[in-house]
Amino acid sequence: MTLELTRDELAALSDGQLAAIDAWWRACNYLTAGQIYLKDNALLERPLIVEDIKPRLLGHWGTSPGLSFIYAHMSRLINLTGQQAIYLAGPGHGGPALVAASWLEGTYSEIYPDVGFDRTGIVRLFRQFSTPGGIPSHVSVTTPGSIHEGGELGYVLMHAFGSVMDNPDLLTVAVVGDGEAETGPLEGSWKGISFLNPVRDGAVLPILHLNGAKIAGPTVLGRKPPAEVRALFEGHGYQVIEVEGSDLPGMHHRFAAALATAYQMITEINHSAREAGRIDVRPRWPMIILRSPKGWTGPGQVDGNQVVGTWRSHQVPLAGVRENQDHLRLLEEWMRSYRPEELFDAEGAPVELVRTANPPGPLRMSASPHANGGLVSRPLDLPNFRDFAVPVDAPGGGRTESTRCLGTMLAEIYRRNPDRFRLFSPDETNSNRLGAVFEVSDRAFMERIESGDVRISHDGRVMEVLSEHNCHGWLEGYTLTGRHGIFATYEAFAMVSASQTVQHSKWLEEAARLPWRAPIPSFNVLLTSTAWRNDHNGFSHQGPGLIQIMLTHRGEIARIYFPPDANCLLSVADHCLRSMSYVNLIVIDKQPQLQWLTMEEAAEHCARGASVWTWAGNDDPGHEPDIVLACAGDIVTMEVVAAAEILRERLPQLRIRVVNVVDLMKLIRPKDHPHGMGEMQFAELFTESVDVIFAFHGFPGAIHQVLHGRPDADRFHVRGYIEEGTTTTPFDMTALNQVTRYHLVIDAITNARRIPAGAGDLLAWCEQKLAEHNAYIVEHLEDLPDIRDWHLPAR
Ligand SMILES: Cc1ncc(C[n+]2csc(CCOP(=O)(O)OP(=O)(O)O)c2C)c(N)n1
Repeated sequence: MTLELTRDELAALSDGQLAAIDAWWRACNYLTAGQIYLKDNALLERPLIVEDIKPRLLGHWGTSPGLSFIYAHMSRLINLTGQQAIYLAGPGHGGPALVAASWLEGTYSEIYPDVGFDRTGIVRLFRQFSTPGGIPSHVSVTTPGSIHEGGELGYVLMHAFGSVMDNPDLLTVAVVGDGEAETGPLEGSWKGISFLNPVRDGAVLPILHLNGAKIAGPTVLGRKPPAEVRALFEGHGYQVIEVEGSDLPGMHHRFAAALATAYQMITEINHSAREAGRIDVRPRWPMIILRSPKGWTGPGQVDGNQVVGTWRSHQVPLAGVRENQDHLRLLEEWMRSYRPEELFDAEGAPVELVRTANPPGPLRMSASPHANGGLVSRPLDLPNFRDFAVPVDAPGGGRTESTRCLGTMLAEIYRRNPDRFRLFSPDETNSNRLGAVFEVSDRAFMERIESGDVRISHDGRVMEVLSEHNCHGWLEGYTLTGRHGIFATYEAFAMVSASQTVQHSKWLEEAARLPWRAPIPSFNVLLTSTAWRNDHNGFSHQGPGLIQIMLTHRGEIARIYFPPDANCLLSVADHCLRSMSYVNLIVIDKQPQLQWLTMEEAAEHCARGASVWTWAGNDDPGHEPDIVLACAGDIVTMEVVAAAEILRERLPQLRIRVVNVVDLMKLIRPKDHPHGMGEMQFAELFTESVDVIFAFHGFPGAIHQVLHGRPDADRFHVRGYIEEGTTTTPFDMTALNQVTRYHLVIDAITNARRIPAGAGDLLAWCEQKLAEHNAYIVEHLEDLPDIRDWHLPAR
């Protein structure tokens, strides 16, 4: 960052600057109102008539003038300092303000040439807003300069913090709505500064937009005594700068001064930290509280009710303009109050005075490459995943903690990519066996560090905060601005931030349809400490729901992997870390588990996504088996292999085939998902008519969903997690959910094409084994030794 001007010079708004800022802001407000209301007569070249008004009035006015006021002042700061900045609008429902800003900056027309810098362009700008075939009402993917839609409120600060991690030249301005500030995620996200190191990270400037109202009532912070509000943010560690009022030009002068003060603090923090190459105490970063009226500059009173400064201005302050001549007149007065004839030339382009307020080229916040992260992204320098292979002499012979092997690979990725890779975890890096990363980097922490602390330092880059929301949001901000990472979490608690996964998936889905949005690094989620091995934590820690949620997303972006062992995990992780613009779920437990495939076999298996494990079955190649045993997920894979082993031993005449699925999307028809396997490959694995017993990691319904439309899909009998669990033994988790080897053997026998002699005895034996298990664990408090220590006998 540069600070060639002093704070006082930055603060002093010259007459020329004031005129430009004010004209730009008026133009932005005019275009905002125009987007909400007009479909014609965009420059008010004649009196407004009902036919000029859109049939459906959609959009949010209330937050918009505040958003554009801040934007205008940020542009001036950029013009004076050359600072690279992006703008995140927490109240993203102020979409028309940000669309208008990017149009005024020229970026909109550069990206969408049909919305040009002229009268026709303005009409299109107005007509397209919140209308069919047009653009959404929020600061969404289509909005140039946006990395934050702000549709689901609560995530703006975490996106902002993620955007500046390992991005030292960037200043991210994050406008926080005072209603948004009531959400749990937002409240937790002020803590971002406890993890931001100015030596290598950029800066976030939070601006709390305290306009006092939400959709239909007051905000908590709006009604608190200002001293309490101030104390709250000082308690979070910020230096609070307050600006209040609605007087003009007074507010321009005061806000320019506030921004100058904040900027000076930021540059001083950065300068001293970077000069010294280290920092010993967490800086007190600035934040601004802006108290300005909701719906500022909009209609004051409507039908005898106060609108400006109240919740009534939240959406469309004059709702009856098509039916009510008085409303139509008020709308015209309101829009003419911005004096459009001074702001747009005869062709409809913004006049020179307005345009001088814009920063040049990529310094325009709407044109910042940081907000189109794929443009600045560099691929990861990845090691050869084969170098981390677990030796496997024979399938199912020995146990390894698979995620520990991944940890070793992640450590090497940290080593090779000190400026563009981070692991994000809610306090679980060690618990999830990924602790090898600490050989390369400590945990990031900017608060006081004590002598007994382990692997924690100001310059650490492993991100641990006990907030799935923050982990998720930081990684989103990090990848949206071009860097790479992985979010590792307990499977059940991925549901805490599931809504963020949904929102980010939506973002990626829409981005995939916009050629100007460069692909960004994928959002990788490692789901571990899974439902099947939370025997020590119990029912609250069991929940494979995120899998179900990802299945609802478009094939362009949704990927779900179930590596059954360490070598498969390494191969899958390598693939995911190379990929762009997907949401990749990788599901595998962290406890010691049997290993099945050599690295070469694993790489081939993962490349196929699903294959027959010939060594586990006994069917003849080229002939249909009597039954297929299929599996997706590590623990259920073990149960399937064990079931197949029982059948081979005790019912050798029964021809069984074992199929393992790593890439769940392979099961979907190719017309429904790009990974879907063709009919021939599907039949090669599952035949066209033989019954399949499918043991699945997640809810059984997921498999029925992905198999929709496959030949004779009714023949798939799925067992999976059925919401049973408690604090019990590992094997009992599978027993409670009826997916043990014994259940699978029973299913195989009852559904096989042929029922060989001896099947009845085997059924009885299975029932007896289950009863034995039930009795044994209650008596001995652990699993039967032959279950606990089971491995596949060498052949
Ligand atoms: C998580 C979430 N809950 C509810 C809503 C519905 N909603 C949209 S705007 C809004 C009020 C926002 O108030 P504030 O953050 O103060 O923004 P502003 O006043 O600037 O419009 C609400 C509740 C939402 N978008 N997201």
